[in-house]
Amino acid sequence: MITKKEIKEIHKFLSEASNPLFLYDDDCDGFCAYLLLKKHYKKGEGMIIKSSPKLDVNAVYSVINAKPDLVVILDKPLVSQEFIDQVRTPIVWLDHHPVQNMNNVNYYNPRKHRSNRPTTYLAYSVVKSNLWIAVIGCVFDHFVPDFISDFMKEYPDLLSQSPKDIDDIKFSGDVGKLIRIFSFNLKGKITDVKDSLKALEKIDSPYEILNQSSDSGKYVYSRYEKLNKDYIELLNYARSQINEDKVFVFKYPSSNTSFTGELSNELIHLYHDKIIVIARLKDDEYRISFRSSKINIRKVLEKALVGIEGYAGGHDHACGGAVKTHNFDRFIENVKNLVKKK
Ligand SMILES: [Mn+2]
Repeated sequence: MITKKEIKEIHKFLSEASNPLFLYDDDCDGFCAYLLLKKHYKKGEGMIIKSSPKLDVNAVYSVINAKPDLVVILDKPLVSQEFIDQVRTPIVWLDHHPVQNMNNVNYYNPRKHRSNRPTTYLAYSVVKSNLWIAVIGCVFDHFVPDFISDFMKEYPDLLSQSPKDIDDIKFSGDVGKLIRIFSFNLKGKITDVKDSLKALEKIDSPYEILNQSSDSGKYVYSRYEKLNKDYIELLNYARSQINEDKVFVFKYPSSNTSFTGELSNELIHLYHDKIIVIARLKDDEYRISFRSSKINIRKVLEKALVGIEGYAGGHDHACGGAVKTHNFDRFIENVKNLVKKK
């Protein structure tokens, strides 16, 4: 984890700033980290950054336009040196991806101390408020925080006592549902996403959403319901295609909202013994999510990509990547052959 001294430094930056600008990754971890800081310090503006994984000079203009006296970057794995140099404002960068070495930035990463707790966890360590948002961000990023027991005491109806494992939290009960509500509200047309973000910032309790007891809660819930209908349809269709093969490949067109991450997580949860490959067509390539429970899929992909136009990377059991359409079938054959040998 980051040290007490580092936590104090981050707090000092945020207390002294009068107009911080928060640039956060467009997933649930980045967003929850932002919400925690914004709700606690009650100042500044947020800007969702969709360019993944790198924050680069394209964002400089809108940053300077917002006239911040502090820029806070959340959960972005990479930031270009040009961006840092051109912004000309003190920068605080909180992240938990592989450690970067850039100049003129106040960089906080738990990996420097051999831990990779989510960015939401770091933000919560600084503010210690809005526990429910901290739990959503951490569990989304596949991490069960030590404060889950406090959460169970405060919200006994939202989480069954002593969950077996992370999947138990993610795929059953209201915490899993809240994670999906947050995630789906960050998807879709940017104008809709902006309305969702505004609404989520106004919400003070998970019950406002779950019971739809405020206008903001109602709005957020209704956007979730709309997208969840599409998601469930896609999930059911994918499940109808499951066969005997060890490697399950599911392709879908770019006209649909991207559910690649959610779909691959839920399918590996349902079909433990398979390798799950979810591919969404985008221009002339497939954007792909890979999941496995036993086999080290990262190593398999390294070999399967030899001679293929594409890339992949990530963790031992969860990877992301892209492969050109004309190479896709050959690439899948490679994966199947490599897995057969295991
Ligand atoms: Mn993260």
